[in-house]
Amino acid sequence: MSKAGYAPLDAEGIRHYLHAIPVARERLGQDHAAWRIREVGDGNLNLVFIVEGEGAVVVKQALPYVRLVGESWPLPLKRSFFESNALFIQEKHAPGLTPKVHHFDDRMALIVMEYLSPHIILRKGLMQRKYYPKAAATIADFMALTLFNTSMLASSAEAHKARIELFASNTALCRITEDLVFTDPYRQAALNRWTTPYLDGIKAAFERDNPLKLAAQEKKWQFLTEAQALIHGDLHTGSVMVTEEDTRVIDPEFAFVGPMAFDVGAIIANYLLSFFSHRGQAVDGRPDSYCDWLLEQTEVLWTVFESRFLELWQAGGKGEVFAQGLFEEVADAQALAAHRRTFMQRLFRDALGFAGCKMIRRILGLAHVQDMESIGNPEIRARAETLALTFARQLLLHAHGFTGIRDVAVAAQEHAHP
Ligand code: SR1
Ligand code: MG
Repeated sequence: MSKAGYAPLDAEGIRHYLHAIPVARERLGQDHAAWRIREVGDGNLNLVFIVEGEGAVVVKQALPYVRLVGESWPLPLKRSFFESNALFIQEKHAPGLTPKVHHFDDRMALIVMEYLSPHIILRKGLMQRKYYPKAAATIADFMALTLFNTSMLASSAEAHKARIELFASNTALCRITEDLVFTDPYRQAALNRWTTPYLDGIKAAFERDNPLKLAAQEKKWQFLTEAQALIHGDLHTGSVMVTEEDTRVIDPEFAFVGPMAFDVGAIIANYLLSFFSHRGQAVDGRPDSYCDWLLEQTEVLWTVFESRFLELWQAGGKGEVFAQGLFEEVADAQALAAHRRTFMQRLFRDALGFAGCKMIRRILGLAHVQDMESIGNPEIRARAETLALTFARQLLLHAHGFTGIRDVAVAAQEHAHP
């Protein structure tokens, strides 16, 4: 799995490596013995170092296996190539919303990038009940800019097919999603885990729930076949870094050309998981302004995304499909405007379905979220998780019943307080 010349680095290896890289020395200063280096990776896959000297950088290096599981699960180093390419493309279309890439080394599967400070991971901030007034709107903006501009609404078929080709061999990371998001939670799989014994019943019921399994398989079909745009592929609240003022989307190693709604659904799912994690811990069900804010921000995710996406489209999609020359007359333009609304409604419903899958996998599958895991009392954790699971089922099975994102927020609130 590892390639010639590759070796995973420790702190001293990073010092030596960066000393030979002019762009790193420019930022950190010449006195490399004085650089302070710490490994901070707490994700599921990679090594991450913060290196501080006169300035600072982050170094992310892929390991040839899944860090969460160990060497028994090999994983291609090429994910680093996909991540760096996705970061370049995202920076082009959504400038300033991702970390800058200073250096990429394909052989070492290593990216040197901007150190974001004093940013923290959005998930951690939400767990601490912190308010980020700009985060949801900025993430929505990021999605609209990257998804619209890497689709054939904005580019030619040739450019799109080149994009598909560039990311087509990111199969191992797509395979993780195919199994862990769309399949394993609904069957017995060795790596599944859940809050036992409290969720044993619901886990067994989901395994027998044919309408639910069919709906999940419909989403898997879309994930596998809809080559709509370059998607981030893992857009949860752990893939966003924030301050009150600034929001950056990180970690696009799962990027490939797939369904736009997958990214939108992923981030909606993670705001809802945060909501249910807080709501499930409220013993007496008293109103909670932080939970209200989380639902408001869930609404912002969709409403800003929709309006920015439509704005970009109306401003003149210069792409392969819906070519402007086809809709010159007033009646044509009206028909096109009406169709855009239908297009966005479909995207909305697809996003809700993906959101349902993404919530379920974080509770019944291998990789969980800290929002829930940090709830020490298993009975209370199971209460929060049950609320999230049963709501997720509703999203996945009855996406058509939600006429808008307000509906979803109202239903989530009622679900938490019947
Ligand atoms: C085995 S990797 C588990 C999960 O971590 C990543 O963040 C993705 O969400 C993946 O599904
Ligand atoms: Mg990640």
